[in-house]
This record gives sequence, structure tokens and C-alpha cells, in this order.
Amino acid sequence: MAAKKYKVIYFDSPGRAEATRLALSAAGVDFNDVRLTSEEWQKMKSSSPQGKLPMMEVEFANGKKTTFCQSGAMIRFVARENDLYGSTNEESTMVDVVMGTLDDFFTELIKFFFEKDETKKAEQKVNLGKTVIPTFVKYFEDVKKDKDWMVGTKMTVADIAVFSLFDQLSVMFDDDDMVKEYRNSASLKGLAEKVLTNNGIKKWIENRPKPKKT
Ligand SMILES: N[C@@H](CCC(=O)N[C@@H](CS)C(=O)NCC(=O)O)C(=O)O
Repeated sequence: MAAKKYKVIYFDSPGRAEATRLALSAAGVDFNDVRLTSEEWQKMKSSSPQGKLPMMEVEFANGKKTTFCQSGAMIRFVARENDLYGSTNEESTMVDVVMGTLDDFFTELIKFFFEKDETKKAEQKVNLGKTVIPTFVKYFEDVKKDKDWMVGTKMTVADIAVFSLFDQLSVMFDDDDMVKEYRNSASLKGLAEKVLTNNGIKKWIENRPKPKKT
């Protein structure tokens, strides 16, 4: 049977698309990495299903094409297709818990990055560094404990997505203090090392466009 063809469409940044790009790479699935400029996106926004990115177009073996929105749905599609979603319903649900928590974390970060008022932005930065980031780091450490993976006994998209978000944070905040809990976390550093043993992920990271500091 012919393989499915994938197109991941997003901006030229990691953001909400990178975990899906990493999951496809982990599974050794080729995909078309489409990176739009703001101008290109504005031209197609009104004719897109939700007026939001990322989107993932999948062309099935019979030629049918479906465009999925919502980063969580996209990565779960890839996870189900490639055995990256745990081995039982309990494990898959725990993967969902981790992914939902990452979404809450991402939402907090987005509020900060899009804040225009400099005073509010400075306050939010303090809150992120003192409270938000340490709280999420502690939560992910509690889930992982001293196991190899976040959930179950093999890599899932929960591992990939946790790795991806902290990888982005490390680039965004070159200020050590902001991500010191992550940098000092033996458990999450261990997870990153495990994720990076995957050849597809290693290759993707070596060759992807270098993430920019926001
Ligand atoms: N829940 C959606 C959120 C999508 C979203 O907010 N996308 C932003 C970028 S991260 C976007 O499309 N912004 C451009 C726009 O609204 O035109 C998801 O996870 O995919």
C-alpha cells in the first residue's frame, strides 16, 4: 500500500507545529515542511478551515486529501499511526493528560510573548520565572519520576512534546534564571537525552531551520 503523504503547514518557527514535526521525524515519516510568511498566511487565512495555524494535510493511499487543524489533533493522528500513543487506553489517556498540561503551559507563554504593554510584560516575565515555569517543571518531574519515559515503557508523543516545549523555552530565554529549574532537572534532562537517541529526531534537529530567539 502506498504511504500517506504529509504536509505540515505553519510559520517559520517551532511554536505549535514543532512537536508534530518531531513526531513524524521520530517515526521516520517524510513530510513536506511548509513554512509561511505572515503575508502568505494572510492571503490564505480566510479560505482555511479555522483561520489558524498549524494545519496538516494528509494524502491517503487512495488519493483522498484531508486537512486537519488543531495541533493536538495533528500530533495524535501521527501518534496513532506510528505507535507513539502508549500501549493501553490508560497510557493513551495519561499521554493526553500530559499534552493537555503542555497546552495550558503554552497558553501562559503565549500571553507573555504577545503582551504589548512593557510594564505588564515585565511583571509577567517575573511570574513566569518564579511561579509558572517551576510549577510546570515540578509537575512533569512528578509524572516522569525515575522512569525512562513520561508514560509506559516506550517513547510516546508526551515525551516528544515535553522535550519540544522545553527545547523552545531554552532558546527563547537565553537568560539562565528563567529556565533554571529545567536546566537543573536531572529527570527532564534525562528525558531529553532519551528523546535525542531517536535517529529520526536527531537528524531532524541537525537539519531543521535554526529556531530564532523571539
Ligand atoms: N488550538 C489551536 C491554536 C491555534 C493558534 O492559536 N494558532 C496561532 C499561531 S500559534 C495562529 O494561527 N495565529 C495566526 C492567526 O490567528 O492568524 C492549535 O493548537 O492549533
